[in-house]
Amino acid sequence: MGSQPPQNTPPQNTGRRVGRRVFLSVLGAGVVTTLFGHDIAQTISGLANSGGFSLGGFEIYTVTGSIPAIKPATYRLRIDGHIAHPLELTYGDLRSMTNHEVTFTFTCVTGWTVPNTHWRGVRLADLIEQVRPHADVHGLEFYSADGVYTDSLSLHEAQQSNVLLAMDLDGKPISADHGAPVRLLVPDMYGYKSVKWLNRISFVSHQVPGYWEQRGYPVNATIS
Ligand SMILES: Nc1nc2c(c(=O)[nH]1)N[C@H]1C(S)=C(S)[C@@H](COP(=O)(O)O)O[C@H]1N2
Ligand SMILES: [Mo]
Repeated sequence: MGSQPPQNTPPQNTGRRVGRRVFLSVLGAGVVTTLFGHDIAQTISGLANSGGFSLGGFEIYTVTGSIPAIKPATYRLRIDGHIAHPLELTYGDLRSMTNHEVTFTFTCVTGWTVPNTHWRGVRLADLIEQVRPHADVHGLEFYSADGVYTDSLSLHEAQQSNVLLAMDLDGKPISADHGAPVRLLVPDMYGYKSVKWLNRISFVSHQVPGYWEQRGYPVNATIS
């Protein structure tokens, strides 16, 4: 891609892999980080990527070091911000809307890809129609139930017909590792846009940079 992330956010530094999460939480929280700052952070991310856990070709990422366990029965998706009809949707609500399928090559900015992934879920464009954004809306912010990860899209990007709130991967409900029960999927963009454990969408007048974008990655993550 065209622009390089800053020195302290190497492309490999795309969250912690599950297989290393205990190790990383010990190192990451302690004295070591405080003393050596970004240098040690780089070393840790190098370690995180030197071995670890992959699932069906995917690397499983979570910046918090843990995998939220969210039951479909208690799941809620909050939709708020500058809209005429704020909503709180259950998993059942999303399942009862028209679901669509999208097939694409999942691509992480660090270089790994998974060809031919089949996803099924609700079109974000359909929800946007329902909630009726005010005229000043230019961006959507997406929040994860992990409490930390966020990303955003412009209203125009969010309205593309292949952008899904995905509930199934390859014919089965997505696993907790992949962001169950509902994750955002933006097929035309790098994987960091596809927020896992999605629990809130907020309509805003200006697009706000997300977790990785605050750490050097481009806000427009379109794969060229
Ligand atoms: N909540 C949350 N969503 C996330 C991430 C994360 O760390 N936390 N990582 C992102 C990145 S960089 C990629 S490439 C994909 C990876 O999806 P996977 O973990 O299902 O392989 O999730 C994206 N969504
Ligand atoms: Mo990624």
